Amino acid sequence: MWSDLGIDLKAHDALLSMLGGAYQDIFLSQKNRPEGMKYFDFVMSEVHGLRIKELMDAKAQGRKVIGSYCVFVPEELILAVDGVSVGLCAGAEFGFEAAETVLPRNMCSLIKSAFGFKLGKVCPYVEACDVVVGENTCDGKKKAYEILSPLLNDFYVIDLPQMKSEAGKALLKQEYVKFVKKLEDASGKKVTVESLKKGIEITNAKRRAVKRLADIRKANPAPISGLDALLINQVFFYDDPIRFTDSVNKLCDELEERVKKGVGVFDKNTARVIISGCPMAVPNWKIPMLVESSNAVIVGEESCVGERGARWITEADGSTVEKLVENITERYFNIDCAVFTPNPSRVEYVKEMTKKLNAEGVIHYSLQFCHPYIVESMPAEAELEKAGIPTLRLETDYSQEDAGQLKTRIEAFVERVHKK
Ligand code: BJ8
Repeated sequence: MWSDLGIDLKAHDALLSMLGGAYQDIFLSQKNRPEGMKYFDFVMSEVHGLRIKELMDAKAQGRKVIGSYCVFVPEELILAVDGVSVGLCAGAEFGFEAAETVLPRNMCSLIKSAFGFKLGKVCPYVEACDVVVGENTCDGKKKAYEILSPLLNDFYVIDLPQMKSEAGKALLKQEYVKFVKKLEDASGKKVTVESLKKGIEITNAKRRAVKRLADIRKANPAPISGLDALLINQVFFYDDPIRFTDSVNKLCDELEERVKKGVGVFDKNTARVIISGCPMAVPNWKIPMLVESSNAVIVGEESCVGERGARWITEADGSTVEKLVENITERYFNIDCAVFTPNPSRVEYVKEMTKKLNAEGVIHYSLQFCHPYIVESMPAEAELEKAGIPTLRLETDYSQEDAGQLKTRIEAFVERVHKK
């Protein structure tokens, strides 16, 4: 299977062994984890094994694998042509040297990592894709896609608006209509009202499950660690959606029992913070690990790998494909990524989350060279502080070099917010 996909076995083995060690140290060493996390441990242990086999089996049955790098690519539409949707964002400092031969050094780690994985031939997901979808969000991604495109068999770009105007919404709808055509051409299957409603239903169920998980996290003591909750939000992008939904709901049943009994993963007197900012793709666990080893627990993520990616649902009412695509447009147009200007709803939601989840402070996380989030972090910090919400702005990359320095800043912040 690996040679069919053109994987560099030696590099792939090195990556997996690094990942396995980190997983053991960061996740499996946690105390008092919910039983339901066993499923996610299993998924992670098979993320480059059984799941890839499932993708290959799906392809053998004529289904198409569609990869993407952004939550603006609607999974509903992919499911409507019986496709399999996979997230391709990468969170490891791997192959950066190769990436820097085709990209400037001052690109964010998310982009460099995606290139490193592709150029290093270590990502079976990207190799399994029949179509890879990019999107015009930040300038870094937009321009990097021009370089990525010739490296892939079939690369498709969705244009995105930059402003939340009626014209912007019309552009997004038009792009989704074009994307339906692209998916139909690639799969040889027609999007029908029935198939699209089914796609909407599956995707909404998955979002409802992670929303249920997000709501449970308001309890004190926290019934699940921020690390585990992040992991679930990361698996969201790889796993079979129906199996994933079922597993999250089972875990939530267990967590609700924990809440009733007052059982938590951390002591009740642990500082509660939320993270807001750039998405954290697997295996980017650096900040949560540092936070949760500093007498604090992360109780929510305002991120695309978190609430921003899953918080709205798509209305399923409609008797034409066009009406359903309009509903999809309405849903996705809510996403308050920092690439939009202006983007006031994002900070408003951070305030709302802080209150809802009984958080004591916000850690704003930006990747180095990510202009949209770094620029937005400054007014966001000012506004949150003005509202009485202590905020720490962090800027980092995928390396471990700054871990000590970050930990010192995080510990000082935890002391500031949590005086008990
Ligand atoms: S909707 S957050 S998934 S674009 S970190 S590559 S922004 S320079 S990831 Fe994103 Fe879609 Fe927005 Fe969400 Fe650019 Fe920043 Fe890098 Fe980023």
